[in-house]
Amino acid sequence: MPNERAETPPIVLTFAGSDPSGGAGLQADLLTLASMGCHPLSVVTALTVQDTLGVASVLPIDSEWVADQARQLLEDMPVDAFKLGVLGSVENIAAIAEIVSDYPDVPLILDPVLASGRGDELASADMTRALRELLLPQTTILTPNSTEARRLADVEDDGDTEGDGDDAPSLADCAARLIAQGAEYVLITGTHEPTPKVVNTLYGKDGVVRTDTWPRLPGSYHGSGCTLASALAAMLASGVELAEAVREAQEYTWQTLKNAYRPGMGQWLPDRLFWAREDEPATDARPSDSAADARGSH
Ligand code: PXL
Repeated sequence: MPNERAETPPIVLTFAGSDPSGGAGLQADLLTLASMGCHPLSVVTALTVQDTLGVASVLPIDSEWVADQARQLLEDMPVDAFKLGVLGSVENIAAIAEIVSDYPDVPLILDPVLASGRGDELASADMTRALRELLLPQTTILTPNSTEARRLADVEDDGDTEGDGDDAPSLADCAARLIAQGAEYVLITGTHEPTPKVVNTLYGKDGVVRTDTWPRLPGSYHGSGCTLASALAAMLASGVELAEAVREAQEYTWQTLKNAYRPGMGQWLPDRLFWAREDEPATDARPSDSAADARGSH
């Protein structure tokens, strides 16, 4: 078959936990990557039991299975970007860190999912430490929300006694620490901050690279962080320059949230395929949503 490779879209490999609700995790990544014109490869790191109201349980996949899934794909296909979300266990983090270290030129987007937007814990303290030590040094761009940035940058649980809470570091300080740990860029999202608009800031080794401000949308969303990180992976896999990719990924994510729908009794889900439903414009009138309103989005 002539020209076979020329027709293959950019390939992104996501390491993610399954979210059967289709809101976040692996399913969010697949929808986003396909919607943005990429071919998604997926390695399942964990299964969850959940709906749009919350996570009931998490089952990490055996790390040998995680490594086997990835190695077999990587032997077969060239990958243009790695995207990492929920990883499930310290053993999985170690296995994935070893695998991606064989591909130092492939951009790595790390979404450090420590808890769901509704507060369900998705990473232990040991996993947070493993992320910091094994994966940050290999990360092209880290995409924490402000809560995750503060938790990841915190040095207290390393037994460090200095700076014990009374003098909380700014988000810029957190970003600087995360960059000192080895991440090349850090995009901190501001959804959880008490500001009238959402301010997202991209930091590099010399400080702020860009700041984008977005109208705060009403309601609470499940899967917005996964959507943003996957959109960024799609852009970088397509060869878009990093600061521009960050802008485009936010624009796409904001549109998915503006067009979100609420299929169940809990949070709103981003519509990753909003552009394919152009004859159904988003309604601005959303019923206020008591079950989900009090919760943050992720
Ligand atoms: O939203 C982050 C996230 C990622 N991956 C999985 C999840 C969640 C949140 O619930 O369940 C599997």
